[in-house]
Amino acid sequence: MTSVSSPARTIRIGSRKSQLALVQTYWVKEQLQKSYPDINFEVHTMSTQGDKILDVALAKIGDKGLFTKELELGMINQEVDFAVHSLKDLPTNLPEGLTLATITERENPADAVVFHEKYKGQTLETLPEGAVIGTSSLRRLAQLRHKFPHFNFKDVRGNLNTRMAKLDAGEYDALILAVAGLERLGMGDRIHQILSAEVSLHAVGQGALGIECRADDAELITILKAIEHTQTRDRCLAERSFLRSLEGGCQVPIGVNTEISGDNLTLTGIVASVDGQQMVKNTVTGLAKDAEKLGIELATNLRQQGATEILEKIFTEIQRGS
Ligand code: DPM
Repeated sequence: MTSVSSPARTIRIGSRKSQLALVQTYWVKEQLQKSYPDINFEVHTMSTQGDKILDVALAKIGDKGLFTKELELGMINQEVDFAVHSLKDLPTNLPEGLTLATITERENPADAVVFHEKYKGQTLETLPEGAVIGTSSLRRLAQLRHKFPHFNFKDVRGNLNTRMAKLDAGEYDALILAVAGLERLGMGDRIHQILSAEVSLHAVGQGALGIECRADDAELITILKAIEHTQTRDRCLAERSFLRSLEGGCQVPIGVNTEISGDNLTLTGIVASVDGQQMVKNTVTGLAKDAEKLGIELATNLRQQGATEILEKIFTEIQRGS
């Protein structure tokens, strides 16, 4: 147990109001409370409406981070002290003055398939031609189209409960969702198939939580380190460095896989076209302590294999709104 020298302070945690965000925030609060029984941790839920942004220079916030902006503003404005994010939703470049202080132990980072009742007991391999698969992730779409071109892929929006209701109502034959999100919301029993790395490489940071706070709050950073998981941190820093080097945002067909063996870290990545036709893949191995260097190395290798052209085409298509 670590102790803090100064009199116990109250630490304010900013959280979105979504069910998943609250589950994650209260989990972190509980873990911290175990290490620091004398500190008072308070959860402050924040509106996710973009209207607050009008008060602060946009340049401070950056153009990405749909799920993180309000919380980041709250920290910059000293309304809250830290925020818990699904790491995969946290942009790889943070606003000035904020830092990724801690990464907690990762849950299974894989993607899962939830089938409609009538396909219970099946797998994607046995599903009939034309089956309707729901996903709004370009990464999942590209990789699954590559393996299963005979399916009918359809966009799906809304929170987990909304999506499940649409599946149960027969709008979809199967949904692709993160194992971690389903499990955190107590819906792990609805998982029928877990996709292997050969079928779907997961998103950067998937399954891990990232804690962001003000970079100058040294006392808080020390406190947060109590719940850091070193292996997860090394893996996720390699993944994030890879994504940053490719200048990819949250919505790009980029997938990764990482493994730690002794002192070594192996990082695999793919960049795919949205139709799943083009796909470049590469793997690098090196010391886990050089995680960020490995991410850059992998990005460089993939650029040599044509990743830049694939990504540029996608950005042009997104800008055109197709
Ligand atoms: C990001 C993606 C999705 C979320 C894109 C991707 C999935 C979007 C969709 C960056 N954020 O994965 O390629 O399928 O419509 C999200 C989920 C979780 C965090 C849900 C999910 C829970 C898992 C976790 C949405 N953000 O991926 O099914 O904390 O890693």
